[in-house]
Amino acid sequence: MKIKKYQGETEEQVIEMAKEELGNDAIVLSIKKITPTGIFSIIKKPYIELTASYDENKVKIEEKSKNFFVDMKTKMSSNNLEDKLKEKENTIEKLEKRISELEGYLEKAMKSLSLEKDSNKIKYKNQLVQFIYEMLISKGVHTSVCDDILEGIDKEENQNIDLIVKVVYNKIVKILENSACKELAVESKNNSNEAKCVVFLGTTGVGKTTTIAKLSSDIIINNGKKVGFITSDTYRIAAVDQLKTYAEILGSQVEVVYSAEDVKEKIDKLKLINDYIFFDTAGRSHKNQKNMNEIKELLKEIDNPEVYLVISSTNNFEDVENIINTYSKFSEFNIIFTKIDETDTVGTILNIAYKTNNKIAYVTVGQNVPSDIERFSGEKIAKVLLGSMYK
Ligand SMILES: Nc1nc2c(ncn2[C@@H]2O[C@H](COP(=O)(O)OP(=O)(O)O)[C@@H](O)[C@H]2O)c(=O)[nH]1
Ligand SMILES: [Mg+2]
Repeated sequence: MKIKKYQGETEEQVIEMAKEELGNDAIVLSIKKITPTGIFSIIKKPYIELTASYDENKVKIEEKSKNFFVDMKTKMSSNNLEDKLKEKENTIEKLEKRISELEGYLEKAMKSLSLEKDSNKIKYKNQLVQFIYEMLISKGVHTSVCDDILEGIDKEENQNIDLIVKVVYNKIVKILENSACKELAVESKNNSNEAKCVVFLGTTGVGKTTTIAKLSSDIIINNGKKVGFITSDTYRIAAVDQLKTYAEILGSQVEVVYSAEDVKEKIDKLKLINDYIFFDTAGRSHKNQKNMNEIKELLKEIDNPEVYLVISSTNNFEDVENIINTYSKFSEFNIIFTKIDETDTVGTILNIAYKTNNKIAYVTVGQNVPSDIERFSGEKIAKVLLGSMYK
């Protein structure tokens, strides 16, 4: 404990002084009125003296905490805090400005990019021609084919919609009709009264067997002819049964060949009792050389065959072009495009008509046997290319 003295004019004053400095825990030991004596009595008036004892440690802590609060108070109330707040506000303002600047740059960049893209897309001055161009592209027509069709009609003053559409339509029909092939000959037998052998080739699952069923139904039911079937599709489970089911309904005979050596014998079995022999084959990848050789060997065994390459119109143009090029190496053929009902890009058919010499014989338009097959019509495809439904 320590002792401290306070002097003042009144009792209240000294008590207050002691309380303020030493806190409430200090103990007042005495309060006395002091009257100076001697020389001090001239210069000093009587005064009150308070003697107090206090705990040194407590007083220090109180002072420290007092100081702490004083510090806080000064900090809180001082300009310091306001300055800092202002500083922060300024920083946020600056950041916001910067962000909006960047947004502006970004917007400009996006605009110029999309302008660039749009100007790349815009090929024709005449808006209608440009519209037709974009429609043909969306239907899978190759740009070079589009260019040829739309060449010369891109005159800005030529705004007659009917006229432009008519010109484009006629151009498309002309290309397609040049590639249309005549229907399967109804008078089929050759001089020696033997059946015509019609072979169906193509990649897997394109609809060869279904197409054979559709075509043979038409020939048998509508033309009163007789059709016998041969299949070399011994690879796919149930492929033979699939053909046998159709043959049974149509009252036709089915023969199965397991290798090229069987072919002649099976044809001999059917050629004198039928008008046609429809030859179904296994779906083969055009990329597999061994498979292609097998087909080649098979074809060699057939006299004067009429060959159809069955292609799904759902394939893209590049694939179709590759398939045609591969099969062209060992046979002539007409094309049957299947699954028109499943594609939005009949442009592939126009591309093929434009770029190859092969003829297109039929299109198939659904799974129903025998109804969903039609003779190839350039007009119908042209209408689809110009935005209507296939009908
Ligand atoms: N949507 C649609 N499906 C077809 C068409 N032609 C065939 N298919 C279907 O394609 C699938 C394969 O046919 P399939 O004749 O067995 O093909 P293959 O392996 O070439 O003999 C079957 O489900 C058929 O019903 C068509 O024109 N349109
Ligand atoms: Mg099949």
